[in-house]
Amino acid sequence: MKKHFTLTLLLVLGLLQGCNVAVLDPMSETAKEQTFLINFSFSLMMIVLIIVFLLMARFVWKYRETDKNKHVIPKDVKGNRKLEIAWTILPVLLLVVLAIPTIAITYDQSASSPAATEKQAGEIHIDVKAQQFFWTFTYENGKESSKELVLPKGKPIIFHLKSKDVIHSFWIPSLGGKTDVLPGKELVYEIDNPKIGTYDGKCAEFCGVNHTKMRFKTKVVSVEAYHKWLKK
Ligand SMILES: [Cu+2]
Repeated sequence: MKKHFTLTLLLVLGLLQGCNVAVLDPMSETAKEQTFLINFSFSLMMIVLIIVFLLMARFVWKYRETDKNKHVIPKDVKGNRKLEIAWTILPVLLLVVLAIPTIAITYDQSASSPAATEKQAGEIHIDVKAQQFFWTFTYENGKESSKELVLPKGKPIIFHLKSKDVIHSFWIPSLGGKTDVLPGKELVYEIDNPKIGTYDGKCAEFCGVNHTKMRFKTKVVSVEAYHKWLKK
């Protein structure tokens, strides 16, 4: 028994290695909103789970077999209207509560939202081109980089994502969720208000044998340092 437990624990830990904890430590406004959604839906789920498990434990104990009730046959009950109504309405209410922030944030962050498509002052626009097996980042003054992506802190960064060949996926876990990069169609993705730091970025869609080589470093620096770097 003990051996099985240790083996299972090792297996679970091994599987968890693939998880990216950076997602739960958001370093931009965009990532913060996304983490809020994860935490919010997880909390709602846990509330339901805990109530169900407590009730189950209570019923298992309450209706257990004792010497007294050993030969009693329970009364056959044909439904309970109040209960039926309650457990139909409650899940609907929970879904509504879950849907409101989810829809609001998803639409606000979506590639087709007006915030993402209309150019506004103060925004930084960067072209991101994916191809097997590297990225090309093109900045507003025409400068290009590949292994590192440099961003100014505190600004809305608008990425214009394009692929030269197959489907890739642009992902900087600390700064925001993944977005597909498609051949033949430009997608727009915004990362708002990143904090200073260096973050891992990668391709999150298996795109061929050297897929794992599509890693890059994202450096978020001060606005002055960013302009200095651009001129270099
Ligand atoms: Cu790729």
